[in-house]
Amino acid sequence: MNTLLTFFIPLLSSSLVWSGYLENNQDVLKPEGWTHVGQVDPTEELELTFALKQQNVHLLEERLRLVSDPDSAQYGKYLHLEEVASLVHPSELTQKVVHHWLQSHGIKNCQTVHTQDFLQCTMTAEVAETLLSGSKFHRYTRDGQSVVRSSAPYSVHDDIHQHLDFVGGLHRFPPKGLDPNKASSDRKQKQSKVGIHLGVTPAILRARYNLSASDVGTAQNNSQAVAQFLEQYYSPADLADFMTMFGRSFKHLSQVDRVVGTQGKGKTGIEASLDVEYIMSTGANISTWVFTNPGRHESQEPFLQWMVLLSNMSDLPWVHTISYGDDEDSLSTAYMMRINTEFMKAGVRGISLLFASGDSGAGCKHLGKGQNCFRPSFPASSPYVTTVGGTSFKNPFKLTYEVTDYISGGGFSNVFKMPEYQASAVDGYLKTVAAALPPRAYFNITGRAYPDMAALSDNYWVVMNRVPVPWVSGTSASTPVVGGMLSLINDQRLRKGLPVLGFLNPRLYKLKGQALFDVTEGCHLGCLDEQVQGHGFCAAPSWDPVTGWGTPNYPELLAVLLAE
Ligand SMILES: *[C@@H]1O[C@H](CO)[C@@H](O)[C@H](O)[C@H]1NC(C)=O
Ligand SMILES: *[C@@H]1O[C@H](CO)[C@@H](O)[C@H](O)[C@H]1NC(C)=O
Ligand SMILES: *[C@@H]1O[C@H](CO)[C@@H](O)[C@H](O)[C@H]1NC(C)=O
Ligand SMILES: *[C@@H]1O[C@H](CO)[C@@H](O)[C@H](O)[C@H]1NC(C)=O
Ligand SMILES: CC(=O)N[C@H]1CO[C@H](CO)[C@@H](O)[C@@H]1O
Repeated sequence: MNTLLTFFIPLLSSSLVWSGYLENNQDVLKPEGWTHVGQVDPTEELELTFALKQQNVHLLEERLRLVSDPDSAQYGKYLHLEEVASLVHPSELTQKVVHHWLQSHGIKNCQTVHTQDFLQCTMTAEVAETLLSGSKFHRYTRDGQSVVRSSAPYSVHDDIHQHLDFVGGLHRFPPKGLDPNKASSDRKQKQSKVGIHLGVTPAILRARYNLSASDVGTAQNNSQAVAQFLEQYYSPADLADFMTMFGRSFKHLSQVDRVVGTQGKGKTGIEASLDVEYIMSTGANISTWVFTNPGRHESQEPFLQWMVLLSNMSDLPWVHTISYGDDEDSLSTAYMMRINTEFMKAGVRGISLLFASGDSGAGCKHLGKGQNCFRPSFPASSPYVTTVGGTSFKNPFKLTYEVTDYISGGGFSNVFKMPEYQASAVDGYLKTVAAALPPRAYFNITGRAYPDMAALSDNYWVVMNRVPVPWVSGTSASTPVVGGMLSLINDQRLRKGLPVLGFLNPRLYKLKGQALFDVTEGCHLGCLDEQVQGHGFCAAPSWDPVTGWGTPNYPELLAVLLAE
């Protein structure tokens, strides 16, 4: 009943007021934790992002399928940014209509990107509110961070509607960061009963995943990146200390090669440090970039800013790891669909995007009295990224057997259909566990299922403010660990003159678990109700929606992924 309502109201009103909502199911409510400061002054400048309708999205999708399928003759034949641009750039009509519309409102200050499918424009709040009817811009704060967002949905004239996917900068508050420290506070208590745990360090990861001292980067033009969208920055001094303390057994770099964005505002963040310290520990001796909080203006969406930037940079690292995620149900379908197309644009260029699967297991959404369902997270649920879940050691004193980390995000998308490459793997899982599956009303069996693989996510050491800190946990730890290993494999492929791995999933699923340590024990979090009693899904032999195919056995993975 609920879904019907949200879909019908916008349709009705659009025929009444001859204008339409671009994002008719976008959550516009202020999320918990933000304080309303007040309406912004009409003369204040805003910076909004217009996502213009692209052409040939189906051709782009088909192209991505071919370049990432190892059995295709097109495998590894990646496109340059200019080629992506000539494929997807908006039609001349679209560009004309949108430019004319903006100009007729006196908006002249716009910047485009290489692919011409985004426009970023500055205008006053007053002009924005006329341009996008219904919008009302207010300022909100949380923990010293300040953003400007619209408290009400916006619509555009029918003539414009068909030329835009959405407008960025009105909704979507920055999500709360994964809080790796909080996630671990209750296990700390659990484990203090068991005894002392030494925690995960680069040496432990390298031992568990069988990286030898000579498994470091050697290729000239290889690079990797982490992207950060929280109000925090990594500290170069902490990174250097971390490498001095924990990097003795392998050749590594102790400095980031390039920072893109505004490093320095905000505070040193545990998550920012975690990502950089660990991608540089598995992807050792590989040039590393940090994309840091690139949302410069209060009215911008940091994650969207990063996506826009990718369409404007022809020279990018091959592997990106990202710990950003939001509930699918808080985002408009139009937004997620378009961001998904942006992931395809990266994939056809040979760029691997790795997202953390989230730290709330299957998640839980309350539908009504005693009625719940799981709550998938985006971009983890996109079929065009590689999603990484989390594990922990079964016995904290042995580096052998990994089991599910109960926080490991996973489940089934309500937005994206199950892609071909995973259909038989997921089908296998559903059959294996049939009787033990959560009730069908909790998840969407036809959706994209995630994660794709996993790595340790529990009990990491990081260096923060020059001090080593234990007990840091979360899939924002496992993701850079896997990212660094993919970079090492890219490194070897580049040295052999082979194309990089690009979008990994079609190839990963064809391995059917080969070269990975299968994780078969443990369940992740779900809803705290009588029906599922705190559980989401459970791990099982082969692929599962908790730890994917499992964790990497590096030498074997290298061997199978080094074949043409
Ligand atoms: C894209 O890059 C060009 C220069 O290469 C720059 O002029 C333009 O402002 C950039 N666009 C955005 C949206 O930043
Ligand atoms: C990799 O690690 C596993 C478990 O730690 C070990 O049994 C195996 O012999 C190692 N080597 C290879 C090449 O798999
Ligand atoms: C580290 O990488 C550089 C290339 O960036 C290479 O010249 C050097 O040999 C590598 N170091 C080791 C120990 O392999
Ligand atoms: C289930 O997922 C499909 C896409 O795979 C979607 O079309 C459908 O609306 C989803 N159902 C619900 C109840 O969200
Ligand atoms: C992504 C990356 O690291 N690209 C580099 C490849 O090499 C050229 C020339 O040395 C550099 O300009 C790029 O930055």
